Amino acid sequence: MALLSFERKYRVRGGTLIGGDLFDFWVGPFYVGFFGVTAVFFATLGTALIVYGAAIGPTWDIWRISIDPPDVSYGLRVAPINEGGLWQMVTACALGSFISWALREVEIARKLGIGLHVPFAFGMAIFAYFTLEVIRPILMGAWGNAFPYGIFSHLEWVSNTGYKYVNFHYNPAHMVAVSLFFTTTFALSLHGSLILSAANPGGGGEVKTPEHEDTFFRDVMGYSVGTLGIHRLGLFLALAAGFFSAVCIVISGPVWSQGWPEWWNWWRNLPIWG
Ligand code: 07D
Ligand code: 07D
Ligand code: U10
Repeated sequence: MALLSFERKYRVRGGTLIGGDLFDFWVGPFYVGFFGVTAVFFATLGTALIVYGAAIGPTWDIWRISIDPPDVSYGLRVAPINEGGLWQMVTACALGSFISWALREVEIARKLGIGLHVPFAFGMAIFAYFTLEVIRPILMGAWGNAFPYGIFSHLEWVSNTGYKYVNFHYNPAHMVAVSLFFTTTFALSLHGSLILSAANPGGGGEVKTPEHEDTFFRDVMGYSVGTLGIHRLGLFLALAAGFFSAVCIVISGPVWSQGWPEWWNWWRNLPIWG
């Protein structure tokens, strides 16, 4: 179907989750919808709060601007604006806009009659963020355990949190997550290169078929996962990477508060080593 006639068929009312026909329209290329309005609202408000925080803060240096969570002494209470209250409001706006964005994806997918895989996948990123900023701080009893909003300051948080557990590389869930991230890039490089090699063989060569793609991997390693399968595998690897990341941080503190190298003592103490 040509893109223009497709647009006429698809750009019709319906499929919204909330609000019926209200906001059920497009602005230029963008679908708006109820959740487009809430996404723009929360993102604008959150960004304005960060700019306000920068204005009252010590620096306009883009790398060093930081909106910090309240001190741990505030526990899980609401803090005054310039002592972490701003961070709390920015966090609420961030969650409001991320969730709005995911629901806007759901509405667009429903209009198109396609699956909900994309919003589901984005949901995993939101889950990792929610784990870092809400679940773990609540389990540890203070918002002060969350990461700050700043380019360098959030890196400081990752490094400090890592060293608090002596050597974060010994965290078994971190190992699984890291391996899954590496596997995801490996899978994408195999897939991207395979598709280009068949669809764009170079030298004016004829475009090849999925049979060629299947055969390449059968001949290399005896098995091809298939053209649909590689997309399932890619999505699985990426979602599992995000999931195990959330696991690796939520167990650091709430479940295990010593250094991660110590966790391995159960293995060293197995009687089989003598
Ligand atoms: C390419 C899609 C586009 C998105 C981009 C990010 C902002 C922030 C805000 C000045 C792949 C847009 C950035 C809107 C500007 C202010 C206040 C996605 C693509 C281009 N990090 N992180 C970065 C975020 C965490 C870590 C870069 C966000 C955790 C490390 C960018 C979050 C931990 C390194 C950034 C978040 C962590 C980075 C590039 C939220 C563990 C780097 C990101 C909301 C996950 C790298 C200076 C990128 C860097 C980097 C954004 C969370 C670790 C600023 C929005 C707390 C170790 N992070 N990050 O390309 O260069 O993502 O940092 O959770 O080395 Mg981070
Ligand atoms: C949280 C991002 C969510 C983003 C959302 C969208 C906008 C809009 C708009 C562009 C989860 C935001 C959108 C703002 C932008 C426009 C228009 C993604 C999130 C919702 N580590 N480590 C991880 C590695 C070490 C430590 C994860 C590697 C050291 C801690 C991953 C190495 C120590 C934490 C990972 C390494 C240490 C992590 C991150 C190597 C430090 C975490 C991925 C090679 C001394 C974090 C849930 C992730 C985590 C995490 C990889 C080293 C500490 C598996 C490869 C040893 C404290 N590390 N790490 O989670 O699990 O993405 O967070 O050395 O908290 Mg690590
Ligand atoms: C894939 C694929 C595939 C393809 C593909 C892709 C995966 C095989 C067929 C896609 C991949 C690519 C294109 C590759 C590149 C992508 C990446 C590297 C990923 C990273 C992406 C980026 C960095 C780009 C990010 C950009 C974004 C997210 C766009 C930003 C846009 C907005 C913020 C606007 C959003 C619009 C909304 C919410 C609705 C409409 C709103 C407006 C137009 C604004 C006006 C507002 C209103 C009308 C509402 C009123 C607002 C109110 C009331 C609030 C006001 C509040 C105040 C406080 C003032 O597999 O196939 O190809 O291509």
